[in-house]
Amino acid sequence: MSPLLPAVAGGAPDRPALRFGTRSLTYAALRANAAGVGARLAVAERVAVWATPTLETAVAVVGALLAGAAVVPLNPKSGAGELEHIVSDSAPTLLLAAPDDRLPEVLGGVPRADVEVAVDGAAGGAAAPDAGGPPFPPPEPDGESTAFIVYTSGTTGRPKGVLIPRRAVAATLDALAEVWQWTADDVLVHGLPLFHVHGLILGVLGPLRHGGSVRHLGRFSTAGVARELADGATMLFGVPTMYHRIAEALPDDPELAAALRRARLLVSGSAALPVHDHERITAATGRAVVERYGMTETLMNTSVVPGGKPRPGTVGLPLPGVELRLVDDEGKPLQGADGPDGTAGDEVGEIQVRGTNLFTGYLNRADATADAFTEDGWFRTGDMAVREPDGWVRIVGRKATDLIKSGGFKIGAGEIENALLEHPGVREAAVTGEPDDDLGERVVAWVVPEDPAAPPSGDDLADHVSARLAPHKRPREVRYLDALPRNDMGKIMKRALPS
Ligand code: MCA
Ligand code: AMP
Repeated sequence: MSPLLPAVAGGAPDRPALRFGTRSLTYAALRANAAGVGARLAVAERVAVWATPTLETAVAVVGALLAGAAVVPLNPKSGAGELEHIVSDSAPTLLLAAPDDRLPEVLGGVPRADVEVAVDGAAGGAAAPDAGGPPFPPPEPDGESTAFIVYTSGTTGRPKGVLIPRRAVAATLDALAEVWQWTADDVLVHGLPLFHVHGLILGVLGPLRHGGSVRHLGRFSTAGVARELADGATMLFGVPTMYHRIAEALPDDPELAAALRRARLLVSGSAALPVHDHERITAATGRAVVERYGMTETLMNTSVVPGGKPRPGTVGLPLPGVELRLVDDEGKPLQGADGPDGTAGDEVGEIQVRGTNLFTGYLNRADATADAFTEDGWFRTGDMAVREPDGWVRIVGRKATDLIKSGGFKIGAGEIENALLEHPGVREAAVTGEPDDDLGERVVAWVVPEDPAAPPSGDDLADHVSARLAPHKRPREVRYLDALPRNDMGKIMKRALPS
């Protein structure tokens, strides 16, 4: 395979590559710092990265990838149980973190290496390469070798490690470059977390693969977006919650409107962008938001083609190199729905995809991997869609009611139910997702208290869940019941919960 990050391995040295707040690196400085990290690692080694939204994280990831290692990004807000599961499942040999990061005790068994970034262009301190060491970077590894192991929630059980090969990263970024005309002249701004595909692979590696630059906001704010777009950034990536907050702010913020008007591309993904938010942004700025649809397992599948007539509610056409079809309940392809000009009318089917963008399997979960694919290699996404007469895909729902998308994060109802059941005041618990203007869906907990006279408060239960799982999984609302509706087999009937 050709190099994953050609511009870093040897591109224009003085061009800006990364900026986090006021700290930035040119390509030459990024390469030197990344070499400092990479020189410590062996090809195919597995390294965890404490993925804060910082320059250190970006340098750690780039250094590891150049060295041919596989990266396991860790959400710094994960609970101890989640981290324990990830490190015991993925068995990293090293944990890369910034020197002043305080790591939880549960990670104590993984050797730590500090990533010291020298922003003036000198190589990193603690991890500086040996002058007499082997040439860096080593030859590009095989495209099938793992670049990332990203953990993702399912309907049941512990989160699964998605093995993302190098060729999938290259394929998805090149497909997006083609459809979005994404070039070295683009400057991307975003405030996405760096432990998921969206913020890390699209939002950091995307600009670096194409020789452009990224400015990370540290944390998302409409003011940060306005500032960077007014100051030369050309593209914005965000989840629908961020665009909702932009739509809310626009009426009182002419500077934000002017900045968005200047942008070359506004891209939304990770969940459906509500038509109302899309329309409000277009009305205030004259700009259409480009939606793209992807998944941790598949990276990017479809995108709206920029520049055409906006079609809110759709996620566009399959990307170059991606085959997409809709299938019925028996797995039979819907008539005429498997090509770019497929016409399925109003018939709803599950989206299945095939292509070089796909993952290779779930780590240590051959059973789940086998279930995820058909015999002829199509991946079952679990997303339900229709295709418009010209082949555009419109997502209408999800097969599993036990998967919640909140703020663009995927959350399994089961993991929250298990956490709630560990609370001494909870006898029974069920978790559902409900529509939410800001978050898309919010986590709602249905609880049968041990003592109906003194039920645990909503805040108490939110804190309890936040202490065990990442805070975005906490219930935003708790409803109390005397009993949960169950069928004859004793299974909770979530659809029968009072709304
Ligand atoms: C509040 N907080 C608490 C509690 N209550 N902490 C502990 N216990 C509590 N009880 C804290 C939170 O930790 C957080 O801290 C702050 O209060 C606000 O939290 P919250 O309301 O949850 O978040 P928010 O600020 O409203 O975040 C909205 C957001 C976020 C910024 C849009 O949801 C987000 O970053 N979403 C991005 C998701 C994403 O990247 N998904 C990609 C995966 P603090 O203020 O310190 O943070 S999907 C993907 O990759 C696929 C491939 C795709 O298609 O893209
Ligand atoms: P994750 O597993 O966290 O990567 O989330 C992937 C899921 O997010 C997909 O299976 C979809 O359900 C959802 N998703 C991502 N992008 C979009 C989009 N543009 N519109 C609707 N749903 C989306």
